[in-house]
Amino acid sequence: MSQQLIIALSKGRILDETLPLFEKAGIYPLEDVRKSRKLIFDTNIEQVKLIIIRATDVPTYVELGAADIGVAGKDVLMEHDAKGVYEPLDLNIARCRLMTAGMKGQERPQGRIRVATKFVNVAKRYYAEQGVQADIIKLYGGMELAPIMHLADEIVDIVDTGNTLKANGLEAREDIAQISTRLVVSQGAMKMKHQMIQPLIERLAAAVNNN
Ligand code: PRT
Ligand code: MG
Repeated sequence: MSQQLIIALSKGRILDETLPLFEKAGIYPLEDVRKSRKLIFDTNIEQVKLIIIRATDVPTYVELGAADIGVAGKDVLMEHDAKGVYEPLDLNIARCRLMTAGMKGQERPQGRIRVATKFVNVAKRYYAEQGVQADIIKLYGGMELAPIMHLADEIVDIVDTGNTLKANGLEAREDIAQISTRLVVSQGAMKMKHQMIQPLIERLAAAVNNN
């Protein structure tokens, strides 16, 4: 029996840019993933299956070896801090920045501050590095509302055009990281399935360069 290769893709905005890249690299699902309620898809290559899951679950699948390869935003990877996972390729899609932000025209208060974010681990690390004492409040979305409602002094969130901050009377303060979508590979798979994975990485790298 030939080896299977399981590729975990992030659903949502990343998926729309990921599928064309994989198609250029020679892999495409046999049905329209957006019209289906399935979570696992056959591809044009018999041994290769795609699973399409929440972005935040991709590092978990790859870390535990339930998927061989994953596609996820650097923000998600930084937050999860997966062990035993290689990051061999920047897919250079869904680019954005991870930033701190607060109410426009206000400064960060002195002393201990409150920070609302879904990137709890990234925020903890960042403020500690800055020597700022921060109580981190975990939110699952709509972070921009937190400073308006005095739930927090600052937020840590993804910024692309800055329109969402602006529309809510906020402004970006500090850059934490440049974000793009990355290919990740479990160390086990890299060892055991090298003959399948290495050519795929090379074809994806070529697709990224022509993108
Ligand atoms: O829906 P779910 O809870 O699973 O996650 P999600 O909503 O974060 O997923 P999704 O589909 O939005 O994709 C998230 C991934 O896309 C992130 O992990 C990033 O790597 C990448 N990405 C790129 C972005 C953005 N650009 C982006 N602009 N993710 C989110 N945003 C949001 C941001 O949170 C903010 O609300 O867009 C808003 C800011 O955009 P601007 O243009 O107004 O600045
Ligand atoms: Mg979403």
